[in-house]
This record gives sequence, C-alpha cells and structure tokens, in this order.
Amino acid sequence: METMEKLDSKSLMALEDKYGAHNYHPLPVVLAKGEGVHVWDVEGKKYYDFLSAYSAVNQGHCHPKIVGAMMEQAQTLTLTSRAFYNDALGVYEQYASEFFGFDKMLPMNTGAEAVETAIKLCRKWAYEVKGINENQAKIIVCENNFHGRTTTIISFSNDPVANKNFGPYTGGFIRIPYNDLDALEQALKQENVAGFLVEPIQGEAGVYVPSEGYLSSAAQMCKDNNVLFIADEVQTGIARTGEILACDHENVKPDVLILGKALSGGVYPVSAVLANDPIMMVIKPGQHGSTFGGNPIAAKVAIAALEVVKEERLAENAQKLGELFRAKMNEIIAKTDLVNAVRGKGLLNAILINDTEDSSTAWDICVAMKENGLLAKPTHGNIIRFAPPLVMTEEQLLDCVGIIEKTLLEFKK
Ligand code: IF1
Repeated sequence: METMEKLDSKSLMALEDKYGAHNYHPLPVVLAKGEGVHVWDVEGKKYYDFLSAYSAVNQGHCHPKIVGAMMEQAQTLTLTSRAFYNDALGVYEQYASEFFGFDKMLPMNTGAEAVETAIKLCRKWAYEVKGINENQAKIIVCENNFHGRTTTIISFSNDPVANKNFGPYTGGFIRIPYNDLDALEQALKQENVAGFLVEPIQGEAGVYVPSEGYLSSAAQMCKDNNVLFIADEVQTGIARTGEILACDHENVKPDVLILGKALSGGVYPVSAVLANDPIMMVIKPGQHGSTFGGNPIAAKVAIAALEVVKEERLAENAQKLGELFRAKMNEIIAKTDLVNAVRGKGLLNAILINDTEDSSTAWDICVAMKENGLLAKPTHGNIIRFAPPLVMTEEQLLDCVGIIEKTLLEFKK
C-alpha cells in the first residue's frame, strides 16, 4: 500500500469507496487540516468551514485551549470506566450542572446516546414518579424530527431514508406536527403521556425556527399536564443560536436537557443529559451507563470547551454575526431568483433554493462554493445549511458572504 503522505484527494476518496461502508455521500473534498474557521484539503487548498461538523466545532477547529486540555489528560489518565471514581468527573459534573443550572448531569458520548438516555429517564420517571402503568408510557415527538440514528430513535422518525428496512420499530411515541400548539394540546389529552421531546429549532429538517412563543407555550402545557419537556439541544446548544441554549431565547428551562457536539468543541465525543434530582434520581446504580461515559479526557475537554464559550463570548458573537449574515443574504436574494429565503437564529441558518427537493441544484451550488473556497452542504434536497464556527470575525463573515454572492450570481443551472 502507498504510504500515507503520497496519497492525493482522488486516492483517498477511492480508499473510502473501496474499504468504507457507503453510509455517506460527502462533498468531493478531502480535508487534512483545520484551524479556527478554516480547513485545508490534501492539496493544501484553504476553505472557510460553513458547516462546523454539523455544529460540533462551534469553538473553531483545533481550539488550542481544548486540544491542550485533551493532550494533557491523554498523557495522564484516559479511561477508568465508572467501576472506580476518577479525579476529573466530579469536577466536570459540578461545572456543567452549575453552568446550565441543573442539580445533576449524566455523562454519555454521542448525541444519540444522550437522546436514548433522556428517553429511558423519562420513561422511568413516568412509572416511578408520575405513576403511569409500566410499559404504557408515551413520548410526544415532532414530524421531521432528527434525534440520531439508533433503532429506537429512527422508530419515531417519519423520514423513510432514516428508517426504511430497519424494523421492527420501538413503540411508545406519538408524532405531531412541529410548531403546532393545538396538535400538542390534543396529544397531551392522551393517556400515559410521559414527555415531549423536541428540537428548539429543527436542524436537519432545514433549520425550521418555530413561531415566537412556541417553546414557552409548549413548556407550560407540559407543566400543566405533568409531562416532561425534553429539549434536544445537541445541535442548537452551546451558543450556536445566539444564546447559550436555544431555549434561552424564550427563557424556557427544560425538565431534561440533552447536549452533545460542541460540548467538546468537536475534539472528542462528549454528550450529556441534565435534570434536577426528582427526575435524575430515578436512575439507580447499575441501571444505565457506558464504558466511556464521563471519562477523564471527556471531562477535561468539556470543561475547556465550555470555558471557551464564556471567555470568547461566543453566544454574543453568534447573535451579532447571525443578524448581519441574514441581512446580507436578504440583499443577495433580491438579486437572484435562485434563492427563495434565508432563515435561522444566531449562526444556525439555511437558504431555500428555488428548485424541487429532488433537484441537484443545492448540491451543485455547494460544489461551486467549494471551488470558490467555502464548504457547506445541503440538508434536505433544496435547503443549504450555513453554520460557521462561532469564533468567526465580522471581516471573515463578510468575506464568506462575498463568496456565497459570487457563487449564486454566477451559477447556471
Ligand atoms: C449524521 C443530521 C444534523 C442532532 C440532534 C441528536 C443528534 C444530532 C438535534 C445525534 C446529530 C448529526 C448526525 C450526523 C449529521 C448531523 C445532522 F444531518 F444528521 F441531522 F446536524 F442535522 N440530536 N446530528 O442534530 O447526535 O449521535 O450524531 O452525536 O448522522 O449524519 P450524534
């Protein structure tokens, strides 16, 4: 086999094609280095990263403080399992619980694991605290949700690409339209409802921002019905939408908070579920866990990643640059019929391409933007998500707007 340093992009893509499962269709670019808002491909071409690994790299690629924390711990103690205590976990649990304002946190690794943890926690609370009959608990979810890829999570997805031929499916879920309080009110009248699991902004569905007041009204309706309001902030959390949490825009305090992705700044898989004692304490020793959950590296990395959010005022920057980005995109939209609208909050935005969902236009625009030095990728068919690292400067953002404008105005279908 050729040694690594001689392989070019084409060879590396061929290796993935030959030896890797085909569970993704990446944009044809092979990245070799990341720093801040930039990434470089194997041939040394520089790009702005406008996807941030789906909002995992909010703090910028290879943030020195976070990487430093990882390197120091990696040379000290990497993994103890939870069979024993370690000197990092308790400190992290306290820091994270106080950072987000909850009694406790349960540390996991991926976002999907944290969502699964929240589902188990909600069900157990329903049986042991609310008093629902065992195995009868129901959790309300929304149409076009995306909460991960496990069998239970895809069981309540309505995306056939995500769940076809992965059955039999897990029961116990009620699906309602997103951003529809009447539908939620009706669903809450059903028996045995334990929780409402919702993304404060639907990311994968195409950055659907719900109506002002939706989250606060939904949370109140859940409270009135003794149903847990479970916020999946894996993608919207950690300053992405211009507040620490997207729920903060409406001063909503979820009963259960789910975090992932940028909880580690994209340096290491770290996720978490946070809740207060009346809910969290239903899980007793031995009833849930994971080998790597809460390992010392994850603990130190997550503390550093959260410190960066505060020290570098990433939420404020996301809020300011998000407003500028949408204003500039609206100016561009006025000059071309290729784009219908821009929407989002903070630096979680998307543009709607004026073509059918099954057209290749959004993809082709992303390939053209790549040629012009900016990386982004379509979500569903005709929607392109724009989510740069939150450390971006105004000058860099305007440079990116220039690349997007040039690409759109020059684009020929
Ligand atoms: C892929 C999507 C984004 C998430 C929310 C839980 C998870 C995710 C709100 C699970 C993960 C990732 C998964 C990744 C692509 C990306 C994604 F396109 F899939 F839907 F961001 F929108 N809750 N989202 O967005 O977290 O287990 O992945 O750590 O699966 O292709 P995970």
